[in-house]
Amino acid sequence: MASTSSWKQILCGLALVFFGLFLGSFTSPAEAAIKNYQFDIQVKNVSRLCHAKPIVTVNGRFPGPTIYVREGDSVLVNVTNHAQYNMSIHWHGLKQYRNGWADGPAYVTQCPIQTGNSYTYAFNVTGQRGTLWWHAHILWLRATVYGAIVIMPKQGTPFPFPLPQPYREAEIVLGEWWNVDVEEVVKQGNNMGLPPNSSDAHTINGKPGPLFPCSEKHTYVLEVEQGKTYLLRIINAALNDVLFFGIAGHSLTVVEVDAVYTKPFTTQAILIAPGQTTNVLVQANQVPNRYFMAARPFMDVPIPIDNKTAAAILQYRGVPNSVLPIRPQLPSSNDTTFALGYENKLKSLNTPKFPANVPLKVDRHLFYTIGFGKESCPSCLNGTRFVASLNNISFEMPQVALLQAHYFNIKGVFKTDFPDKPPTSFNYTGAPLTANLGTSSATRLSKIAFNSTVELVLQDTNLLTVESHPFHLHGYNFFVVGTGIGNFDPATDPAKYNLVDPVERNTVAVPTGGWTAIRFRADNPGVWFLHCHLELHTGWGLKTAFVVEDGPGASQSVLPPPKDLPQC
Ligand SMILES: *[C@@H]1O[C@H](CO)[C@@H](O)[C@H](O)[C@H]1NC(C)=O
Ligand SMILES: *[C@@H]1O[C@H](CO)[C@@H](O)[C@H](O)[C@H]1NC(C)=O
Ligand SMILES: *[C@@H]1O[C@H](CO)[C@@H](O)[C@H](O)[C@H]1NC(C)=O
Ligand SMILES: *[C@@H]1O[C@H](CO)[C@@H](O)[C@H](O)[C@H]1NC(C)=O
Ligand SMILES: *[C@@H]1O[C@H](CO)[C@@H](O)[C@H](O)[C@H]1NC(C)=O
Ligand SMILES: *[C@@H]1O[C@H](CO)[C@@H](O)[C@H](O)[C@H]1NC(C)=O
Ligand SMILES: *[C@@H]1O[C@H](CO)[C@@H](O)[C@H](O)[C@H]1NC(C)=O
Ligand SMILES: *[C@@H]1O[C@H](CO)[C@@H](O)[C@H](O)[C@H]1NC(C)=O
Ligand SMILES: *[C@@H]1O[C@H](CO)[C@@H](O)[C@H](O)[C@H]1NC(C)=O
Ligand SMILES: *[C@@H]1O[C@H](CO)[C@@H](O)[C@H](O)[C@H]1NC(C)=O
Ligand SMILES: *[C@@H]1O[C@H](CO)[C@@H](O)[C@H](O)[C@H]1NC(C)=O
Ligand SMILES: [Cu+2]
Repeated sequence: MASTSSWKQILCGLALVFFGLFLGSFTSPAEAAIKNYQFDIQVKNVSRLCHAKPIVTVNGRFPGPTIYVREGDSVLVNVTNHAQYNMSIHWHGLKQYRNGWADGPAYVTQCPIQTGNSYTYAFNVTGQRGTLWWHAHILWLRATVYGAIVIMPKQGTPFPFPLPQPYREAEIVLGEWWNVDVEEVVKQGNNMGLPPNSSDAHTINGKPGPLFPCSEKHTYVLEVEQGKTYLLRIINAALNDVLFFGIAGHSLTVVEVDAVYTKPFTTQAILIAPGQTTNVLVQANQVPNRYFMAARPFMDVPIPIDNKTAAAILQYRGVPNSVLPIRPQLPSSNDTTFALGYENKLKSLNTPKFPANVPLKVDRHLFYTIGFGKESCPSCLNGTRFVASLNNISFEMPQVALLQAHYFNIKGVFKTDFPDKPPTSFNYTGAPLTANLGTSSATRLSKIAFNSTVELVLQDTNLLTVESHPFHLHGYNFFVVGTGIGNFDPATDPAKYNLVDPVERNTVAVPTGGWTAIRFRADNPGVWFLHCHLELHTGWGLKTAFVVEDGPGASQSVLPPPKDLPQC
């Protein structure tokens, strides 16, 4: 249920201005082409929540421009950095076959683009279609530097959807807004050794909506015609919050996640973790009116977060703006049952045309525990600061990019001795465990043989607290073959895996106090980041990377780096 108190604010101060009406055009770009984009990173004053503040943008836009391509296209994005911060951009979910140079995470696949410099990301969009997104992958700059990637299927290939082909489509990008400089917020948190202040608002297409002060004019409105079907491409670009999203009076038919088609199912709300995308069909089959679309967090442990609701409006054509919108009923913030039930409904479409090629035999078994801890920090408020770790190792960022170190065989940058299992086994999700002072901090990666099949079990622990963690793997999609609450049992749980039509994606939420098993075939050589997509936890060290070796074939090795690759 939406909290009545926050909805009351709407009823008091409702004066919505039709602002930013946007319907994605449904015209088709030409067959396999080269798409050129210029991204100018520039600081611009953007007004939200009562005052304007300078934010880092792409081309002065917030959210940034949509990359609109067709499967098979080549893409060139020339990123020119006019801002005072170092920059790098990640094309989240694009597989970048042999081409980590265009992947983007700073100090993982490239050195940052320094102020005044340019770098052209060059990549091909092969074997993928659907919704992905791009975002800054350095510091917390992705708070304002993000946008959608829409990959249309090949010319003449219809969507495999159960309803009529959508009449129109629109991107719905969910975000988080700080009313102060987010880098200052992070600095303050780090200096104190505490979590930085949580955000001041959630946003839909960059707009908080009418539940926030001074924000009536910052409301996204989507106009629809009765009787038509719409495709919404929903992206969670928030830094730290898993979100519910729903539309009053309308059900959502989920048809795709992370640019992979799913078996369609209908739901009143979707659950979407930072990094994930979800395509839904919406039928404008209700009484013409104004209906709220809303997003607000799911959090099932008592950790204080920004729990405020962002709202936008689905407006039937001809209905005047003076009509009060109808409010949606989202699951309550702590509705674990809804969350687990929703995740269980996600299955690959798995048709002959779109098969689920799940690895059935596993060459390499990995088991990683997710833990929080504290380490000594004499200058911090409490004499300690938070750290987060995988297998009790908190990842230390290097000074030069890992992919360069790998490709040019530069010694001393990283080790490939990341352990396949935790140093000690314990009752991971049992009674709360006090944080150990002693988690080690190092740049340790895991080496993976080319084209081997990998199973990774991510196990949450109760070190300080249990919590849900959305894990993102770069360079690959993976299949989510199993998940459960409590401790993973290698003797009994694998028998319950879904090896037929598990959901295929690039980011998966490990449930609070539970585990998730993923499988993938390591057929993309390079250095690929694996990390929690909550920026807070990534910053605390909840990350590592796989070094996937070159294969023996001529076209099975990392491509040479582009000439303009930034140097450190
Ligand atoms: C933003 O606005 C402030 C205060 O109005 C002004 O001092 C500053 O120069 C502006 N910055 C930019 C990048 O426009
Ligand atoms: C990228 O853009 C910058 C700034 O406009 C320009 O100077 C540079 O030549 C461009 N690079 C390429 C490869 O086009
Ligand atoms: C993209 O495809 C073109 C044409 O097949 C090829 O020449 C080029 O090397 C590819 N680039 C990358 C980065 O894979
Ligand atoms: C964080 O919140 C505290 C308490 O509201 C406030 O005093 C502080 O200025 C905030 N920090 C930043 C960087 O805005
Ligand atoms: C949101 O968080 C605030 C502060 O932690 C709390 O007082 C409030 O009850 C929460 N609201 C909801 C709807 O959970
Ligand atoms: C969820 O939160 C509500 C208050 O917002 C509380 O009454 C309820 O007990 C909580 N449910 C669970 C399962 O924690
Ligand atoms: C840190 O110290 C503050 C104030 O001394 C206290 O309120 C807080 O609970 C402490 N936090 C942690 C995580 O220890
Ligand atoms: C783990 O801890 C939980 C909660 O304390 C307990 O119920 C469970 O039996 C323990 N499991 C093992 C294997 O000790
Ligand atoms: C983590 O490693 C430290 C030593 O570096 C050790 O004291 C601690 O017990 C380990 N914790 C876990 C959960 O393995
Ligand atoms: C990887 O191995 C599979 C199964 O043996 C094989 O079908 C496939 O061609 C291999 N891929 C590459 C790129 O070598
Ligand atoms: C920008 O990146 C370069 C190269 O890694 C580094 O030397 C420099 O310190 C960075 N600048 C800032 C402001 O972080
Ligand atoms: Cu991530």
